Amino acid sequence: MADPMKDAAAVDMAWFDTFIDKLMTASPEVRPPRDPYAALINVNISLEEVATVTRRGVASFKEQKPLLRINRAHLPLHIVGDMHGQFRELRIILSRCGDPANHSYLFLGDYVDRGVQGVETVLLVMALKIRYPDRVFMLRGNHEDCNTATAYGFYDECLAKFAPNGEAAWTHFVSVFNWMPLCAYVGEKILAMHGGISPHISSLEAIENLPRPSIIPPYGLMCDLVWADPDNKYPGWALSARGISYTFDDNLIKSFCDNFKIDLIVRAHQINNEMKGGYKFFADGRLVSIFSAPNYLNMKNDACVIRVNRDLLCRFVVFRPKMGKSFAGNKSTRVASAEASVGEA
Ligand SMILES: [Mn+2]
Repeated sequence: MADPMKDAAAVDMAWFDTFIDKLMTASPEVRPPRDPYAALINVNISLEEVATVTRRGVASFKEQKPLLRINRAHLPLHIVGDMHGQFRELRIILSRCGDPANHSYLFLGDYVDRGVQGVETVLLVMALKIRYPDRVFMLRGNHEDCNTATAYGFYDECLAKFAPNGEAAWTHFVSVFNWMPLCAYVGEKILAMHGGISPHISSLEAIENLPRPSIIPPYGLMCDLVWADPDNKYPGWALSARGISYTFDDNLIKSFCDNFKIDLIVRAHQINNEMKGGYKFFADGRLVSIFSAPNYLNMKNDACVIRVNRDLLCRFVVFRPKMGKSFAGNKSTRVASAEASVGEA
């Protein structure tokens, strides 16, 4: 006899398969002049689709704690940093690193803002997370927040793409942002988050017990996890020039890793011209910053993804920007990729 619950779940997953396929196969379109929010890849997303994915997203995040414990059975794992609405580049990363149906991913947040396809980017990652809950893990960045995303483009993108229902779409997104996990503990050796460590991490349970749903508060543990940066300009904890949270130096990174018996901290949140290959190490290799959006804001920067193998060895998959229209929409030539074996986790 048919199990109605099982049938409903199968129909549900079929819906997500169709939605993922639609996002992965949509064709590039020529961007009309003077429309900064026109999609670079033509995906028409309805308010109903936003409602379905975000509602299921909330339910899916509610099943997880704010600290994700990702065990070794999930290795190998690809760790992806900031995407900032660069939907084409997200599709390239997924094509290059492997189908999430049988390859694991951990995303470190900042899906939206700055780039023009935050809607498509965050919906694709979230749909994959819902469809493959044991393979795709998703953390919150500082841009997955109502205060930040109103200032840096995502709110305006919602208004433009879903007019006259932009506010409704925006509200759906904010409701799911407030439930996203903030930190991942991988193989009991790697700690990953969007921003950095915090003077308020007394134990991993402190992260596990963070209250949700919540906006990102202006102070405290949740704030630091998505906003803090490593920096040796000032000793110890120093107020960040961002105007929120702290910077922390190499000594703090080393003592944190020793106290928590962590080999490596992986975080995102920054790109600058010191980050050749899209990454930079701190504290003698105890912390690495990664950034996964190549040519971010036309900076011509490299980007990378970390591949953690079954022995917790880390490699970088590097994506280099290529300019010009000859590569538009062509997955194989849009980015050059290279691998460099660097350090151990
Ligand atoms: Mn960030």
